[in-house]
Amino acid sequence: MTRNECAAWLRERDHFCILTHRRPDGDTMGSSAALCLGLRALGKTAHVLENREASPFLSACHAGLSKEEAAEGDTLITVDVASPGMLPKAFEPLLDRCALRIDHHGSATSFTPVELVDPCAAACGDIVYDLLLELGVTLTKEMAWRLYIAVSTDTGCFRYANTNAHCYTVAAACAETGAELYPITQELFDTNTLGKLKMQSYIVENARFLCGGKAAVCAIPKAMEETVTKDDMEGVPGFLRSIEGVKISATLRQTEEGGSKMSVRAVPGYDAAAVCARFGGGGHKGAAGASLTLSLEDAAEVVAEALKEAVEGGIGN
Ligand SMILES: [Mn+2]
Repeated sequence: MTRNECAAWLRERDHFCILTHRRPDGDTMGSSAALCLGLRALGKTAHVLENREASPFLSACHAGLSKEEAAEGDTLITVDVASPGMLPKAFEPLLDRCALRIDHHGSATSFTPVELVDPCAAACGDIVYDLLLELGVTLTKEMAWRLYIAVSTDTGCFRYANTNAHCYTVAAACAETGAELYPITQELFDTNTLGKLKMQSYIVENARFLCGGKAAVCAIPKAMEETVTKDDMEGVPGFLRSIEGVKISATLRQTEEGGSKMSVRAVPGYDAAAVCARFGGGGHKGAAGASLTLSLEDAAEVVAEALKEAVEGGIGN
């Protein structure tokens, strides 16, 4: 669907319940909340479905908007969910009832009858902003700070390669409302916990550099991860990529089931999604992930090989 068709689709319906993805980030939380507020501004009944995995800071996006269960006749919308596997476990029973998917992931598995997907959008926040315009909704402060969280999160505070003119337009519109944006920037991009710095120090000491430093792999054992909080792990995959000279990086962690999961980050010219696709995963060119059934040590070996191939001109660039 185009944004225009999607706006018409929303106008024709009511009783919306909006679903976010597992391990929720600022984009899924902020854009779902802004959409919910926009629909309410049109006189519709709208809620977001409570996502218990959200951090306290991001949970604030959903304050006053969430409900614990979807009702029988609700129109279910997913935001920032690229595939059924990205839904939180608690939402899985609702999969067949999802009616509309709003998303910006390049590689995705469709699971709804209709969808508004724009891989050129840096964040779902950009798409929701356009939808609100189409719907004739006036942006309020309450919508604005949530949209700003969405767009700033997925652009790394307007630093990543996906940042485009539209992102700045959204940010400017958010600022125009008078919403306080600096506290968001400070919390999300200018604050380090000691746990996060400790994790970065572990990565500096233990990363393996390949192809003359263009690729890097770091496996983080569970024992190390257990010394920090879940929030301390935010942004950790991006940290390895940010080391000078690194074009593509993979950060591996152990799963509860004894397997591993990897987060790949890449600069333009390298394709994180292509590397992850080899392991059944996906995502964006700049950021992607996959799960492996291998132990951490074995996974680190195979992934290192895949990165080498990607850099040396195989797939992935
Ligand atoms: Mn997103």
